Amino acid sequence: MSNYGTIIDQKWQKKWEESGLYNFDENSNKPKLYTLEMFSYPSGSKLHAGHWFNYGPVDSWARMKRMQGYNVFQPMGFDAFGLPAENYAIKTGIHPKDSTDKNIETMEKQLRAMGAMFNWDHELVTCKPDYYKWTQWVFLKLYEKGLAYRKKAPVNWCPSCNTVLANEQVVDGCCERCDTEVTKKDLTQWFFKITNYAEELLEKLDDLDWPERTKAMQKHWIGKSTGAEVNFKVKDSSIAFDVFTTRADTLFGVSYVVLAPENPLVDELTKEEFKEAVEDYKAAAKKQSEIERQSITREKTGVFTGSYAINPVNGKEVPVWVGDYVLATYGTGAVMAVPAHDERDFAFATKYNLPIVRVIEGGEELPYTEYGTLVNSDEFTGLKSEEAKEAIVKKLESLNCGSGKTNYRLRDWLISRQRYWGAPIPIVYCDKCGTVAIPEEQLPVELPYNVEFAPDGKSPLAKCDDFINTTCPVCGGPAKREADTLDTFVCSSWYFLRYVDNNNSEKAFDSEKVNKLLPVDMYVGGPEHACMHLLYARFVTKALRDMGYINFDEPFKSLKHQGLILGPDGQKMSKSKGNTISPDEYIKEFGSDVFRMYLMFGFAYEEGGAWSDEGIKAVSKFIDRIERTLQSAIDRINSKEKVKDSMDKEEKELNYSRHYAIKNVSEDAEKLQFNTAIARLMEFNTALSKYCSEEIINAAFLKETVVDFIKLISPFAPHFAEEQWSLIGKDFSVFNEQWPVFNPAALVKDEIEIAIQINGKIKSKINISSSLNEEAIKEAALDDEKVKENLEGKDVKKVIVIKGRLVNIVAK
Ligand code: ANZ
Ligand code: ZN
Repeated sequence: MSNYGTIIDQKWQKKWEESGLYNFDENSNKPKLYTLEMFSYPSGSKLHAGHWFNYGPVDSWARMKRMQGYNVFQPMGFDAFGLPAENYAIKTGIHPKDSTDKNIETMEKQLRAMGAMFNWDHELVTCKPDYYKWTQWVFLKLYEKGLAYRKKAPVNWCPSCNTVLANEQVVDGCCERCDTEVTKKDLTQWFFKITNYAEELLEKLDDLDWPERTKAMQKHWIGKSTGAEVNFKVKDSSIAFDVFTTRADTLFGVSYVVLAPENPLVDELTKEEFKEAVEDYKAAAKKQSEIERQSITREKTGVFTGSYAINPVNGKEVPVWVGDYVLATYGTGAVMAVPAHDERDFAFATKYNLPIVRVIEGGEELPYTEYGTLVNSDEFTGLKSEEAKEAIVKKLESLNCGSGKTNYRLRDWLISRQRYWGAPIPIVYCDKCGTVAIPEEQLPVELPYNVEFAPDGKSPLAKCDDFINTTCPVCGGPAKREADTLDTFVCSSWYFLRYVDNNNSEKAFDSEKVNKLLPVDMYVGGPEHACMHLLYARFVTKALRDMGYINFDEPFKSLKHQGLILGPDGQKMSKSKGNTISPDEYIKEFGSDVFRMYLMFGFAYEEGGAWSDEGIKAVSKFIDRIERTLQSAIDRINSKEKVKDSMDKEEKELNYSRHYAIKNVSEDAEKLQFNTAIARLMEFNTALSKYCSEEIINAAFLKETVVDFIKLISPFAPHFAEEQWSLIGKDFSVFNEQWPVFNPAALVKDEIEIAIQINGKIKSKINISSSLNEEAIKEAALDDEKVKENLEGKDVKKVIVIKGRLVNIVAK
């Protein structure tokens, strides 16, 4: 039946579509269930095994939920803007719109061939004007609220190509195109003020049913740090600056302070004779990435400015240095250095011969970085670190020289890209009116099609005069459009809202509809999105909530990450390694149900693993076996011979298997543990097949059992099950049926099999009622024919009963 799969696939896909079986009914009074898989990124031209592993099993989960009475909403779309299409255009001359449209067409066909319950009438494509019009609207709303702003920020810059580079285009610190060393250049760019929401983004993580690892990553990324700001005045100057510290208890151990090379105070504080060294140092720092600068193993370097700062608690004068281990973008861009109690400061002080003063007792060697009791700290000596922090901050407050302060590692979200293939930022610059937002009724700002893709590294939009030159919406005078486009993560930060109301041409979405259907109940996608997409979507949700457009706090209530499917060699699939799995070929050979079921049976869903052709063949054989079982069951049900009405031992046994499968398949699939769920189906099939070969059968009972079996397998092999459902004469569709519920009484075995040993060797097995007491079991064992035979001529010394399992007879 090798092409059984594809024929059956097409037959039922057609029927599902024509009947509108999966159409979403927004007025249904069933409980809603918004199931969402991260949408497809059509940068590659085809759907790969990874997409399939994300979408197929989750669709099976959603099908079960549908049968359990939920009104399932499961949309699908395309995250269609982005750099790969633009790079492809530069290389081949094929316009990003054309290549993207083509890829989407192919992928959509493949997605449809999966036979998932996608609500295609809710489809969205982020690069289409009817979608990005509203992405621009989201930008405008954030801008109105002061949550979008412009400031200078460094970008990767290739001095030879004279262009901005994306991080992916920087290879080992050099330009991917010309191999010139990449530098940093400050450009004015757009940001979203995600930091306004840092505390809520952190706090609300606790309420989410997300993988702990993902929550921990977001927590770390947000990086809350509680400490103090301390004000240092510069000696013989009117300048003062703050440092951020988490260890105010070590304030008496400060032996110097360090400014980040980018700190604007550096120039003011550098004395004439140190200017040259400081300038050289600043230039060198520009070439380092923040990651390199934070590396613990890297040698700490710095230069002296010639200035001194005054420690506010003891009046001590300490030298002001510049050092690249201090980041300009964190805290105040300045630190107080306490070499006795901080690793980095210790390394720096040792290298430059700066004093090291112990102020915390404990440990034999320095640096000692733990908490302890204060020494050498005037009136605070003798306090424990925790108490001392509070006391010292109080003192600083009374001196007007500092206060408690909380910092976050989270930075504002840089949203402008010097690229073509993205949503244009709806802003113009007018000489008279300044920065002007495009009025909502003039959206979308359309991305022009006719632009030039040249490998000169310049953004096609910046070179497109027709696009750039416009009129100011306020004064009507000449103005220039923003040439940057929005980061694609902006498109995906709100798509789950648009799905609900994707055809709305008046609004981004109808609030009432969205409030009814969200938050998403189950969101499934790759773990690589832990810190970007999943955080941005939470931020945009909270911002829109605060503006009154939606009434919920979090977009994704439950989140799961599927594992990674590797090539047969156990390596990550890649075209260059030639180890990719093409779903289409397998589907042609085995049908989509076998492909889907192999993915679910062959791997733990959240772990993934290496592809195996043997594995998929085994699943194909399993489906064949089920088909044979069902065929023989149908034959037996239809035959009028050798039938009975009673529920005897055989019926009870099969009924046990049936309810055992119902219970475990439901519980395992609920937790996305599909592999064990399918193993239970295999056992059920074995029991059913065994029963079908009984001499006499109970036809009514067998029919009931077959009905449950087909229902149980239907989420995992939807086309196959639909076919079998019709073969047993049932009405279309099995997916309108109720999911079976297990009967606890059927799982109490009233007859059990126990083994009988004589002197430790098994001699017989008997079936007894599970309610027998020990005496009665002994009696039954001694009464067994085989046992009697074996005991002939022997004296029974002892009979030991192990309840529910075994009787051991000791005889001589
Ligand atoms: C004095 C001190 C003494 C510190 C001591 C630590 C130990 P987290 O926990 O990550 O917030 N720091 C502050 N701003 C910095 C910057 N822009 N670049 C690099 N380092 C910076 O770390 C806060 C600690 O990191 C601060 O506390 C400061 O050093 C340093 F025994 O101040 B500490
Ligand atoms: Zn104007």
